[in-house]
Amino acid sequence: MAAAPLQPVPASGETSLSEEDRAGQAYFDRIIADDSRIEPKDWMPEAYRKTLTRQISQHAHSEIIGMQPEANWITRAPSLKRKSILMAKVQDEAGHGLYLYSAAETLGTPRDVLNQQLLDGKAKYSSIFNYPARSWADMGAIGWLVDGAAIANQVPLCRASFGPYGRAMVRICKEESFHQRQGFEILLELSHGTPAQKKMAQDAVDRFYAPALMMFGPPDDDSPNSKQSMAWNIKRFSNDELRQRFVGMIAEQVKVLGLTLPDPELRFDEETGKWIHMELDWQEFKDVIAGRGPCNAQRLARRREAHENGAWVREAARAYAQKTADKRKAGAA
Ligand code: BYC
Repeated sequence: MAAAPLQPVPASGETSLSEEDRAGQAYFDRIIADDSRIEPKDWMPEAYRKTLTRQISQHAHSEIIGMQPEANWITRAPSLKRKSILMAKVQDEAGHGLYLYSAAETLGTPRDVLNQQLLDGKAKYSSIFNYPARSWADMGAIGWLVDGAAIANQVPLCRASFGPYGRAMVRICKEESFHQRQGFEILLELSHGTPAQKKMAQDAVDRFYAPALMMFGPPDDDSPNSKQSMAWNIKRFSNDELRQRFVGMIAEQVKVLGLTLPDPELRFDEETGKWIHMELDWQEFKDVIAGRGPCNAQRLARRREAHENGAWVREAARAYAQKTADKRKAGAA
């Protein structure tokens, strides 16, 4: 895919680039135009570094906060098998957070700093995790719709121009595929169960449909970052483009489930070749990302509590690192 022409990005306040920056910018532009990869030690515009740190760290925070709605159901999973599958999924999310924090750190901001931004309520994480998981069927809807939306959004990110991010996404997407299947299978079983179970599955889909579509971000004409991120080959498709593709995927899958999507406007437009869905409540989206969603306060309080409870682990790791360094020093002397 050809990149849009890029503007040199001088550091703020500067009117011109130094000789070194000019050479760096030319190298960077060539890499982007060739659809090749930027690696951590390569020269990159500060704005590229900043937007990647922003997106990757928000993504990492989403994985970590995203553990909460599902962890809430581990003790209440209906069988030992369901419990062990759900535990494995929640552990996978922790792993995704770790790969992503590691990728973000290669851009120069330490993980402690990124984590502190989350704890201080200054960093965004995905809107979807501020909705409650009310029933066991919600584990199905989260797996099918939330992980499904994540896959639709994240498969193109495997080709992101920043090497560590793209490589982390490959493994994450493989694991997300397993997550989506487990969610689909939970809903399939419930929808073929008793009338009460089928109703529980439909209710979960009804509640998670619109929030899952909002995961793709604001509409294109209200998305300040998309244009530049696409020019830099970070994002490959716009928010609306990915959203309508996802709608097309689930419009077929829901038939196999024997359920329906709560969208009276859902249809395929032969003329444009695109899926049309209902208008989403963008005021609700803005409220949720501004911290006023149903569970924002609860999610952050729980994260802070977990961080405090983990202080002894950080302390032990520091002591162990010190002991190892002392031993190495003594051995060298
Ligand atoms: N929620 O200009 P835009 C998962 C923010 S994890 C909250 O379009 P961009 C999973 C956006 O950050 C799912 N905030 O931005 C985990 C920006 O704010 P700032 C997470 C949102 O970056 C556990 C502003 O709105 N996935 O699947 O070009 C269990 C304007 O938006 C949201 C990722 O993070 C939102 N939904 O595009 C199960 C994927 N949408 O920073 C599952 C990687 C937008 O300017 N991220 N905002 O203040 C991306 O692909 C992009 O960052 C987005 C947004 C498509 C999300």
